[in-house]
Amino acid sequence: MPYSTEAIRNIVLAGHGGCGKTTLIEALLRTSGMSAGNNSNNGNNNDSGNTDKGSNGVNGWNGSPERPGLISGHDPLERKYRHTLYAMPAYLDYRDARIHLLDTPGYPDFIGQAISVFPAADTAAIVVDAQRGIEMMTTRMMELAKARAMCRLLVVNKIDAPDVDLPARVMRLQELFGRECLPINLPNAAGQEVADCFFQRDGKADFFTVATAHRALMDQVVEVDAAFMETYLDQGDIDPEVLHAPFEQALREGHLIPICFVSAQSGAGVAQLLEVFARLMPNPAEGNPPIFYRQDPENPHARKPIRAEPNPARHVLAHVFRIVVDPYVGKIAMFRIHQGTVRRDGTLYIGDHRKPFRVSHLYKLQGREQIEVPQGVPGDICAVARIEDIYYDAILHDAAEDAHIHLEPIPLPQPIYGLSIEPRKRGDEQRLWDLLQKLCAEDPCLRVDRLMSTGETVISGLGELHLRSVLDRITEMHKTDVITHPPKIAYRETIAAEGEGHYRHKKQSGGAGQFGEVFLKVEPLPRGSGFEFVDAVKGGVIPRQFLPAVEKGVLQAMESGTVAGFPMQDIRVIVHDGKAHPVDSKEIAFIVAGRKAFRDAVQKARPVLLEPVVSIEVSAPEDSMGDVTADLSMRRGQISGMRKGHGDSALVSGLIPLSELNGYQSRLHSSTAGGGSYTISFSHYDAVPPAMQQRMAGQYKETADEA
Ligand SMILES: Nc1nc2c(ncn2[C@@H]2O[C@H](COP(=O)(O)OP(=O)(O)OP(=O)(O)O)[C@@H](O)[C@H]2O)c(=O)[nH]1
Ligand SMILES: [Mg+2]
Repeated sequence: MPYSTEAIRNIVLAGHGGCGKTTLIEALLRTSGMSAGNNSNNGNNNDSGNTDKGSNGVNGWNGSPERPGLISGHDPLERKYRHTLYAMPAYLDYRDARIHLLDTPGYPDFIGQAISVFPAADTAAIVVDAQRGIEMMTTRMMELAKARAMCRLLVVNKIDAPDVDLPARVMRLQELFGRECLPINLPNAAGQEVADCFFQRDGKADFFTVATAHRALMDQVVEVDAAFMETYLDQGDIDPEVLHAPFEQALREGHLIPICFVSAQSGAGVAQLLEVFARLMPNPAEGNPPIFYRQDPENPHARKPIRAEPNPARHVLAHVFRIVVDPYVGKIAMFRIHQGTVRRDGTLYIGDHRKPFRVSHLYKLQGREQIEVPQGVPGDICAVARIEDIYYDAILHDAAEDAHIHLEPIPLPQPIYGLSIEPRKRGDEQRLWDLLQKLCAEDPCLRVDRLMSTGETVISGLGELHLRSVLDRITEMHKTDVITHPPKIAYRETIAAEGEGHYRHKKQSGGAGQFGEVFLKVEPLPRGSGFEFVDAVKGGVIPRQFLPAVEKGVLQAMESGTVAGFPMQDIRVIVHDGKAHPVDSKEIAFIVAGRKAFRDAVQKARPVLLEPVVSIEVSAPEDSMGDVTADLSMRRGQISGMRKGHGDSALVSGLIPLSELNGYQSRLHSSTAGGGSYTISFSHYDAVPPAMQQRMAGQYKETADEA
């Protein structure tokens, strides 16, 4: 029996590094009867659920976190870092449900991998470490899931650990994320088991009581529906079995965020978590559907929102959420089907590519293992291999008229931490460049640029560990030796005022001439909005076919700004006048005119230098906090909060320019006698202080003059 959309649950597990996501997924797989070597038939749509699902439950738990599992322990770099580095899919069958789980990295440097797979899921299960409490990534992931209107679930893991104050954790979750965070089960028998509080009206628990937790849940759920509310008030009770619709509505509206308790290590609560996934979490036809839009190919500013319908009979719309470049298998693209049915031997288009490709093999993925399947229905997560043109965020579809459909963009963090890189062996340049392109295809937060000014190749990522893992991949796994230079800060440039620019390009030395004239205006845009090009030319004074050339010229000029040669951003360019010549006007003339008119305008628009500012959280022994905060202030840091951490440690958080963190690690190490640590993540770009801008502009002028 093929399974239907209604049977599917798509759940992304996110949370701070080390909270136990990977261990938990391995535990869920084992408890459901999936384990290494036991899943070769299960991916088949025509043969779902043929294992002794559920029978290998808590009592059958024999997991060892040190042994390679289905999805973990295979990647030598993940073993070395003791962190998940890449998002990884897994699936299991439980009751009648096909549950897809997405494991994500929790270490802030790898947050891009976590965020980028969110569009594949309907539910975000945010895992909280019972010992460590709410950490930076707990909050970020909760906010992200909320912003994408996903159904949310809080999973408190490690309830077996000594000295954990679980009631205090619940209070804190409610304080931070709202009173709608309510326990849906509770630890019992000193944390060795977990008692359901939704379907059960009464029972024993280690703290609170099942009865009060049950009541609180019922109260919250019926609130979203007047009819259920009335029944509930009349009868003083309601059968939880009939509450599926209001429960789903409460999740979808953010009116309920269930809290589950679990120990991935002992297995307590793992089966109960599967029950919650299978019986209570939304299927792909429920929840809030992701927003797609259709772009007008003629006008980049015109787009119309559309909804994908999880109907197997309609056109295919699938979103590529992850690319893996495997040295042996080649490129693997994982996608989530949002509409229609993808079939083996069918054909699919990639975005606006005109030529379709044939789906000669369709796979489900269990970690790295590929299992061939005949088809995928709406909500399914599948993969294709060796299709070179596929890229992250592409829409796969089966109707040529669906070429300009996109998914609402995902706010990926900007790669700000740069390193210039070259091969140790001369002649390896192209090989290294190709390899870097492959690594970038896998990781949407890794960037590689060839700097025109210096000829350097620069890789940029989200932090030191992110880049270190990339270098390790290059040297250890792809056996290419490289040399790197100190990190470069990814400064940017923008403008602080409006400015008018003009250029007339005219060349008439023998042969055919060149002519193009452009008048344009530049305006600052809000930070982070990038670039906008507006055609306000009246009466065809610049013929339409030359406007792309003007835009190309502007984009070339934006690659290196006028202050210190850094890329420019957050600028709107309005081309409003110009002139063409019937014979001498050609593309190249308008490229030059666009480039120079833009430079002219920028000079008059108060160009400013921007620097990346990061959120920082420093953890240090309480008695060294004075030193830590004074040092942060010296480094132009702005402290926004301080709170108690573990034991005698304290946490201070705030914002700081990335350029000030040079050598911070060793400074923190010595001022806290080794007890301090910190994490950073990109926050925004901000103007550098005027004196600093002047100094950097001066240095840039000197090197430019020397050259
Ligand atoms: N005591 C206890 N330890 C656990 C439990 N679950 C996981 N751990 C341990 O916590 C550590 C981190 O677990 P992981 O599963 O790697 O954590 P993660 O969330 O995947 O971490 P990242 O991949 O870095 O995001 C490991 O040493 C686990 O053995 C649990 O329920 N109880
Ligand atoms: Mg992990």
